[in-house]
Amino acid sequence: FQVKEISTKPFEGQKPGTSGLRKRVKVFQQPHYTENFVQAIFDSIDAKDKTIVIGGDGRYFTPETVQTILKIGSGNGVGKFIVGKDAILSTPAASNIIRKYKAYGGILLTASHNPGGPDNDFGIKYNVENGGPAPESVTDKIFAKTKTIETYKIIEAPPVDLSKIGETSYGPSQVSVIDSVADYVTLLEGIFDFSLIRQFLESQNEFRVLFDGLHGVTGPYARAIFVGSLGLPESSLQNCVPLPDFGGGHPDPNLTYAHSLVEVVEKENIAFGAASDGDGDRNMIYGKGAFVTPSDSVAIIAHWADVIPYFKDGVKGLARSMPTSKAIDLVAKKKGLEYFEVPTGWKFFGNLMDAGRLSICGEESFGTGSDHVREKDGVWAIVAWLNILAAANKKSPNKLIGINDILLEFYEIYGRSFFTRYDYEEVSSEGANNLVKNLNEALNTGSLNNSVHVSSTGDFTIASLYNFEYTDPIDDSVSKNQGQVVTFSDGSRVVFRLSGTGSQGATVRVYVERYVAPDAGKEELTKPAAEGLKGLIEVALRVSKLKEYLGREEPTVIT
Ligand code: VG1
Ligand code: CO
Repeated sequence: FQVKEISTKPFEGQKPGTSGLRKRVKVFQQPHYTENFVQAIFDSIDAKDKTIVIGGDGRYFTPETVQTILKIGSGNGVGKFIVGKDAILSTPAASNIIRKYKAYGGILLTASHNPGGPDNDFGIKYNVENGGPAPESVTDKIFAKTKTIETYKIIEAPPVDLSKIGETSYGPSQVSVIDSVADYVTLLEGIFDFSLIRQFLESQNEFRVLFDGLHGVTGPYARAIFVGSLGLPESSLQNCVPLPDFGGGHPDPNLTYAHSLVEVVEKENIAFGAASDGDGDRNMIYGKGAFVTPSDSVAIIAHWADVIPYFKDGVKGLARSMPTSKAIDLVAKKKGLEYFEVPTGWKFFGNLMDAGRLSICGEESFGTGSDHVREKDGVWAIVAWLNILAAANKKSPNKLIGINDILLEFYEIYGRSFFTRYDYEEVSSEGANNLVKNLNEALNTGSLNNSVHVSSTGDFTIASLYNFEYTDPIDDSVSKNQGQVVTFSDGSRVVFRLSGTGSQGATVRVYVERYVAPDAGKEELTKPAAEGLKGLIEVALRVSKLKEYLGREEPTVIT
């Protein structure tokens, strides 16, 4: 087979962000753009004669891109490709395939929760041998290669039919098209107590379950697990047909974008609702009148870990991303476990897991997971909650325990970390940079330290400001400038961070957290987060002069 070298010129801005390269589809469709980035990946790794997994969330422009990767990968000497049928693999399922079949790495075609379709987003992400997103050392190399690229290598071969499971030879390489779902179902069946969950669901007619796939990739996974393994009726699923444009929606499981779930849960009094994002790594747990913040969710899963068979030999350690609330830290302290605070992005958890020091972790951005794979895992988190509820109900045969009972019990033991995030999407980069600059000035001069700020719910005193920096305890790599943190004398905290996943302009995220001790009483502990955080939000917006810098009165999304 002849390998052809095609001449090309570098494109600007092919820098992988928090989770791969994400741009408008139209950008990826420019001649040579996708080819350049794929070649830059192969230039940064040594995939000769090795196995590479390819999968994704099935969004628009996926079929074309898979063929591009096959051509270039083969041109670069890849031995074997494992591809999900129809190029479909959810992000956690792809992580599992890389690990299970001992592949060298994987290329995931997804822009996660960003809308899809010809006028929306596409993305390419490289995952390494442990199944997790490439660390910065690798993504930096890829970016450097994109800036000097002169040629890419391809083989010429007819497109591979990805709709048929089986092995074929392809130029000098092999292509194996696999079932997208089966290995993942086997994985989860080995983790959770499916028979306990099944018994609980069968015995309780009042406890209805609804899963909303938001037309992302998780539909077929959810059907196999909720209907297939757990015996729920087909009516427990909605929007479970994956669509290349997610039905025109925004496949992000939060109260704003997953309104299709929220509406039905409220109207039909559904005890347990859940949704996942475009690529299946995020989750939202939402029952009638009961919303679980992701920060609480991961802490509660850690608190209840011993009812999940996978953790029967104990939990190694816990972790969260920096802006995530400190609820999980409290669980770690109480259980005497090691715990970590890492920068935003799942790639930072991988080293700790590989070193056997981390079992359960999460991010406030609806990401929850464990060391069963090296990605966050939406369906895993949802089944974890069902496992916990089934176990809690077994202990309490006379009263149906629901989501709110689990939350209250947790708050009464640990206290509650009220948490919210305000997103200001697609603001001007200049405004965002000035906001950061202003905070850095206050940080450097100490001008805000010990200042008292009046709010409608009382005074807040700023204790300190710092710029979060992380040194990886395993490989000592340093990640700087991961967000500015304002701490208050009562332990409250506000974090400002620029998003690394947007495809247009800048997005500013403001994370607000206030802790209330268990003895505050039920009324205080169960307040809506917006009330518990009202005064602190006022102070956060005022001291940062956010409205002035961004020219926005209100955030685009509140989670
Ligand atoms: C966001 C979230 C972050 C998450 C990342 C990828 O990043 O804040 O917690 O890991 O998305 O999630 P950023 O840089 O925009 O804040 V996903 O579901 O897009 O793979
Ligand atoms: Co995602």
